[in-house]
Amino acid sequence: MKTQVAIIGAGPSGLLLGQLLSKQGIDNIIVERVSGEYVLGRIRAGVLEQGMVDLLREAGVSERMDREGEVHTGVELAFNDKRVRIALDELTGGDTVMVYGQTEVTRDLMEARQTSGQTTFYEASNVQLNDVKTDAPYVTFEKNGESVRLDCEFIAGCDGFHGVSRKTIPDDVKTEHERVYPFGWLGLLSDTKPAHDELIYCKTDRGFALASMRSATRSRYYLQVPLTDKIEQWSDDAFWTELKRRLPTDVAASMETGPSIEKSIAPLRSFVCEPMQYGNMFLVGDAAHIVPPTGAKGLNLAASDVATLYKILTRVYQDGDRDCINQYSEVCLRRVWHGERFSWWMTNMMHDFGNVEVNGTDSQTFSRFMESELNFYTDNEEGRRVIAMQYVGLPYEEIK
Ligand code: RFL
Ligand code: PHB
Repeated sequence: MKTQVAIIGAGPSGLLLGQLLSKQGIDNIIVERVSGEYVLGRIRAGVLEQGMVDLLREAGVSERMDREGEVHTGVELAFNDKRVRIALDELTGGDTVMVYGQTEVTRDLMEARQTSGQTTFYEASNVQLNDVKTDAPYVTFEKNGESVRLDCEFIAGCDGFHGVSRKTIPDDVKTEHERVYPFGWLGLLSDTKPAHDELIYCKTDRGFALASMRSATRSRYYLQVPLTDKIEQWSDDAFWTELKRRLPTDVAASMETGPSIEKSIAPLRSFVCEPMQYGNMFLVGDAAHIVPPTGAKGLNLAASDVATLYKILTRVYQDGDRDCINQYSEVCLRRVWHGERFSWWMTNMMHDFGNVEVNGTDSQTFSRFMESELNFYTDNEEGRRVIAMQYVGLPYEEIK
């Protein structure tokens, strides 16, 4: 079997890249380890930057998002009995974010792919990338007990943090930067009216909490929990009780509760693999970098990688310009590091690090530094603007 671009992984990165390439007449095949149903069952991101919204429109998959997604012009930070609204649009000259779940983005992309008729292999096992350094790379995998060989010109590794693509870059070529945080996020999804009409990020003595949403009738909440906590320990009642303790009093008092639809614990990590390309193989999204979710940047960074790779491959196939290929990693990493820094900073400011030493600083001193940081940035308009500019997302870089 033959294609121009083999895409490993049918998460949002792989599907969006496939859709954009198909629109330019570039043939692609996606190989995914699990089923489509399983991919849709993973509840993740909820906040889309303008850049990603525009890219989804360009890909022709924005119809439902434009109808059902909610444009948010602000987010709140709550701490020390204070609530500070970051007026995203006013502070940035009109930029906003879109609240529309990753599950829905993925569903829209899956439907568009079905319509376009491009091939996707779900439930492919033993996926391997071969000869990625040559002009004739190929992917091998097993499907329904049969071995398949997929010859291609380029491979896009869109297979997430635990995928195989990153492993094809030899250890002496790549550097992996990592920070693992001493806590996780326990998330709960429920068909209840959101506690507030905007997102509230709450720093409290009991730990961090986030009130988010998917629609006017569906809420998404998170609690900072110790990494040792198991999901079985958290009944819905226990979750709601703890959430009410961490949300601002008036919000907690009027909050609607109900049975959970999904509940899961995610560890928090900052991770970057450099470089993001090796020969004719490109890493895209979570395969190359992970951010803690506090800045709502993971999916958005994946989208900006997709935008860069799509522009490069379009130029390769339409203009025959192969020189632009080498820019991929450099262009992506500049934006990735900004997203990493912002997510790390927000995580440090908003979470309780307990008694763990942080960055060589004892926990109490670190906590004072972060309190001061939070007050400093929220007390004046310039500080709030710095937060707003990064929350709505930095502009995409053009390729040369
Ligand atoms: P994904 O979504 O992990 O998809 C990778 C796909 O590759 C498949 N795969 C393989 N396929 C073939 N062969 C193999 N060997 C394979 N190994 C794996 C997997 O099955 C999967 O289908 O990566 P992708 O596409 O790069 O997308 C990245 C996003 O999913 C991620 O960055 C975001 O969800 C992060 N994130 C958030 N991002 C935001 O921009 N805004 C948010 O508000 C936000 N909130 C979040 C988040 C992530 C969270 N969790 C659970 C980590 C909230 C949470 C709780
Ligand atoms: C979400 O709604 O899932 C969400 C929103 C904002 C974040 C992280 C997750 O920072």
